[in-house]
Amino acid sequence: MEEKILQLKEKLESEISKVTDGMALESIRVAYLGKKGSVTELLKGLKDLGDAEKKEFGQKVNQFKNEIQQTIDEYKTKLAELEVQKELEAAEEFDMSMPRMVARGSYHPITLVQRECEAIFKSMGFTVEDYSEVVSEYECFESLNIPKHHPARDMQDTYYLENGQLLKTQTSAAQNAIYRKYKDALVNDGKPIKAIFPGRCFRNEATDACHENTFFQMEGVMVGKDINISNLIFFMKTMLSEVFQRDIKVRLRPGFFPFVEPGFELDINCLICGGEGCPSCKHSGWLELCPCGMIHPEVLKAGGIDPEEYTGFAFGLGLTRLAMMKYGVKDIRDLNSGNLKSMEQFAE
Ligand code: FA5
Repeated sequence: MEEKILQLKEKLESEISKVTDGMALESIRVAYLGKKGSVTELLKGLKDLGDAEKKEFGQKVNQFKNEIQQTIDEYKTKLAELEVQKELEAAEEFDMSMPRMVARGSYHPITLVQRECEAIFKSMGFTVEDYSEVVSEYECFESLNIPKHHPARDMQDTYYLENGQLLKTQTSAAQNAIYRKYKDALVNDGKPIKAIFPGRCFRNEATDACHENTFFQMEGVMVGKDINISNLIFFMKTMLSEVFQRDIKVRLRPGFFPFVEPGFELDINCLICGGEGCPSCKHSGWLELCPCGMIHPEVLKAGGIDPEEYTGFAFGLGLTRLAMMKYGVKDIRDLNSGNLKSMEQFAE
């Protein structure tokens, strides 16, 4: 029996020294310690021995069994270390500086239109401002002459946070902060306020081909001495002809917003259907694109500007709708779909 154990030990040592992977090691474990393995057979053979021998050899076989298990465990650890070593050596061959063929990303159509508008307004002396998406009720409504319980709030239901703040429904929410930021330069240096502020807006909307619950607007304001409706119309026309690089039919009609007086709706002839009517323009042939008007005296006052001395205009361009018209996107929801295939076609 002792001799048998010695033979098995030698055999095991020779077999294990040739093992290069975990599978081969597992086969060895089964061959020795499995139900029909060599050591299990040895244990079965004990029953033919006398009591004293049974005890002596039983201990030896069990000790051998433990040694085999220990050897296999140690070898397993060694194999895992070798595997890591191999991976590290392969990684050293990876040359980070080598040019690789990777798919190029592209800008979203809304980003493209936004950048274009920013460039146009910058060239006309406007600054581009950034503003938070989470704002207070004061910024979004009260500072804009929309007190609590005013019916105009019904049109702009949004998502409220537990701390009373809300996701802004309109870029107009930044107006008050912009007036406060630039009012001293206006009063002391006579520098008119000329700013645009693009941003994402959120509304609790029933979505359709031209309405989304998350969309982009670009607000613009100009405040100074003797600013009037002609200035407003000039900037709107210049912006649209630059964006579309062709004549676009527009119409101006009265519109009500508590923060402008007078207020207008600027619509453009639907470029998807050419004005014949389609789901993108709710079958009217026209698309509401850019409400605007002369800033209400109460709004200027809330921004720290004397409405007796200064006047101004404001507009709220629907950037997402502008992107739809410019790129011929029939359904506004496609723009938020995250579908790379359909977005890639606008890459520039
Ligand atoms: C406003 O949000 C006003 N703050 C605009 C304004 C600014 C008026 C300054 C006067 C002076 P309105 O809710 O109409 O107005 O939205 C303005 C534009 O945003 C719309 O003409 C449209 O182009 C776009 N818009 C509004 N709601 C959605 C929507 N759910 N999905 C996509 N675009 C929208």
